[in-house]
Parts: sequence; structure tokens; C-alpha cells
Amino acid sequence: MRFTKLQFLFWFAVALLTSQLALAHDFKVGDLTIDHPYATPTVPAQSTGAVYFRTLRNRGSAPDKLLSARSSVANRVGLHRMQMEGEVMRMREVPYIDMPGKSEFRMGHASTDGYHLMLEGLKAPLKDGDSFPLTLRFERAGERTVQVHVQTPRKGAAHEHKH
Ligand SMILES: [Cu+2]
Repeated sequence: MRFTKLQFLFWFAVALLTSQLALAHDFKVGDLTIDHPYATPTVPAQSTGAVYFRTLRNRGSAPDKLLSARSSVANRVGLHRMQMEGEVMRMREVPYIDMPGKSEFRMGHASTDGYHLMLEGLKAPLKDGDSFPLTLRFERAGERTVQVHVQTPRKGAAHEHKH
């Protein structure tokens, strides 16, 4: 089969667009954007895993809250906050994550002060390249199911998740 130059350009544009959509990988609900949800791979002995977002953004002026999350891959999903206390990094569960109006914050694996979601009671190890659904429940915006990509971070090691 032969393509004309125009057909070739058309398919090239389609391929480019779809690859960029796949790269973008963000989810919207109401005024909120959940950008690039990802989880780090786990080893078989590990019963917990962590989910991060590149950013969590609230474009609206009204504040919202991330109240809870659930996923079929784990028995329970906790909301965690990591903070430096002196020299020690501490992690604790929080009842919700505040999302003030017109705010954007990072929830990446490389941050030493920030939030992540904790998968507790993993049913199977998370393997690089897999993806799984995660349902987030927000106070105002309601529920949104996002697809989480399992990937080894390109830079910065994942935190040790020992509680
Ligand atoms: Cu944690």
C-alpha cells in the first residue's frame, strides 16, 4: 500500500497526538485536575505500596478536600503525610487532604514534605508497566476513578515505606 504525502502527514499527526495524550495522563472532575497518578513497583514480600500524583490542582475558587480513596488492588487506601521532624522523616495518616481554592501542589515521590496515598494490604505485587484503577472521593467534586501507572521513577529513589 502506498501513502500520499498528505495521508502520511495525517497519520503522523494522529500518532503524535495520541502519544502526547498518553503522556499527559491527567484526569478531571469538576474544577480539579489529577495529573499523572503513578505508583512505584513493589517486591513480593511487600504488603504496602504508594501512589503519587505529579500534581493535584484546584482551579476553582471554592476549597475542596480529598476525603478518601479505594482500589481493587489493596484492602485499604490511606492518606499519608510525610514531614521532616528534625533529621527524621516521619509519615502519618491524615483524615483528609486540604485543597484550597486556586491551588496546585505536588504529590511526587521525591518530595520530603508532602502527601501520598498508601495502598495497604496489596493483593499482588505492583509490576512496572502495569496500571490499575483508583477511585478518589472529594468533598465537593465527588468521585473520580483514575488509572494509576506503575513505573520506576526516572529520578530520585522512592521512599522506603516502613511504618
Ligand atoms: Cu505512606
